[in-house]
Order: sequence, then C-alpha cells, then structure tokens
Amino acid sequence: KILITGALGQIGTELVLAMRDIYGSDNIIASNIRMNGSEEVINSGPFEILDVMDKDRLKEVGQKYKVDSVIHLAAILSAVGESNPTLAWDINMNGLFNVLEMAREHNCSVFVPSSIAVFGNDTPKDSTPQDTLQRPSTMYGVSKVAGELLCDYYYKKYNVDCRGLRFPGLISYMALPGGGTTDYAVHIYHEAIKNKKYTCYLNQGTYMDMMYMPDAINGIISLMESDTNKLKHRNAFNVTAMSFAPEHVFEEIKKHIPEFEMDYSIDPVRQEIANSWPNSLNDNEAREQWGWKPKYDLSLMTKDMLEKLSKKV
Ligand code: VAH
Repeated sequence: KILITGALGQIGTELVLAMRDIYGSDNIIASNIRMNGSEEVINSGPFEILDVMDKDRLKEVGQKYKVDSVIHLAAILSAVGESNPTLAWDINMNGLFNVLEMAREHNCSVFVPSSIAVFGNDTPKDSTPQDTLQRPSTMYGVSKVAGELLCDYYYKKYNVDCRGLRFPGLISYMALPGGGTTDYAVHIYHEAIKNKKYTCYLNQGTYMDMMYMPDAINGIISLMESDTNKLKHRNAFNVTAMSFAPEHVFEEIKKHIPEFEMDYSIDPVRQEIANSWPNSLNDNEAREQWGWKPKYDLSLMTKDMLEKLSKKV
C-alpha cells in the first residue's frame, strides 16, 4: 500500500491517478491537508485528510492501511517559501522528519522530491553535475538540501529505503502549481487559451530546466521500482527533459495560436530566485544508474498541453 501526501497538489493529482491505474485504486492512499482539489482523486480510491505535521495522525493512517511505501509531496514551494520562510522550514523539515520516523518504525520505503532549487549562485549553471556545490539562497532550497541529507542519513543509519529526484519546473494540464518560481510555464498555456495574452513575471533569457508531468510521474515510478543495488546515489538524482526561457515557450505556443501575445512585468523576488538556479542540469547519472529517459520536448509538450487544456477550459 502506497501513501501519497500532498495528493491534491500539482504532482500528487497526476501521480495518484497514474498509480491507481498501474497498481489498483485500493493500493494507493491519497492524503491531503484539506479537501481542496480534484474530485477524481478524492473519489477514485482511499482518501484521508492528513496534516504531515501531525505525527500521530500520520502513524494512524500508516497502521490503518498497513502502508509500506510513502511518496511525500506535501511541501511549501520556493516563492511562497520566501514570503513565509518559517512556515517553509517547519513544514518542509518537520513534515519530512515525521514521514521518515513513520517509515523507520513501519519499515516503509520513501520517495521525496528534491529540486533544482538545491543549487545556488556558486554552482556551475550549465550542465550542472550530479555531485557539486549546493549553497542555495532560498529557504525552499535550504530545506531541500537539508531534506536530501536527512533522507540519506535515514538510509545509512536506519536502512530506510529513501529515494529522490531533483525536479525542474513541472508542467501539468491537470493541476496548477502551488506557488513556485517556474509557475509561469504553466500559467502561460492557460492564458494563451483563455485570453490570447500573457504577462510574464520572468525576463527573456531566464533559462530553467523544465519537464512535462507525464515524464516526472514515469521518473518517480521507474526510480521506486529500480534495483536498489544499481543506485550509487539516492537523494537526489538530477533529472531534466528540456531547458528554455519564456520567449521559447511563447514562440512554441504561437505556432498553434498565431494571435497569442506576451509582455513582461518582472517580479524581482522570483527573478532573483530563478537567476540563482541552474540553466540546465546534467542528468547522466540517472540515465546510467536506472534508465531515466524523458519523452516530451517543448514541441510535444506544447501540443499536448494545448489539446488537453482546450478540452478542459
Ligand atoms: C518551484 N516548481 O518553482 C517548484 C520547483 C524547480 C522548481 O522546485 O519552487
């Protein structure tokens, strides 16, 4: 039985439905701090209201379903984290600690997403290597580096099978992102369809790694199913699918919606965060150790996003 925390978030919404298709609905327990999201996730299998800060409730849910794997997605993202650093530290670290303690006591495996946010201005920005300097300048990034170290600690000290992926910006048609810096890459598609115009809060030339959600979901499942003896790294693997700046996704959308227009109104907070992150990751270790291989590039993602969103809107 697999417990997914933050199941109504951007990753969780798509992950729950994909894993219920693969493993059977009753084996995927979706949980979220409140019932504010996809009816399909809530109604297609077991659902629990769960605040990961409540360790007794976490253990109660673990026992109720005899959980043997936890995918811990509940977290505060980069931009929201900068507006409330104390909350970001508290949830991202103490929530993770509670999950790791439950996993230690119940012998569960754990997946925790990390992020390109673990890298800062001192890190090589192009083809950022798997093993390199990690001195992030956001509270979110600090909590993700500490989270990677805590997960590796639980693996070495208690043999808790923890694995993680350093995700780039994730783009999904099913659920909106929850207050990150890469959110523009999702909003631009919605605005292109609804208003044929988008005002971007990041400047031209702001390169960041990005990935279409189906590739992220496949990455989580492939990593969790891979042979533990092949993993030289655990928390967490660099993975990416593409690197682009706002003008590139604008141009790609324009191929489908010729009248689409974009202008810029820079948000200094998110611009500074984006500037501190890599332009492009090197994900060779993930490719070599467990066969990571994304399917969607900017062109395929844009075609699929516009098709799926047009049906939804
Ligand atoms: C954020 N979408 O912007 C998240 C992610 C790499 C970006 O961590 O905070």
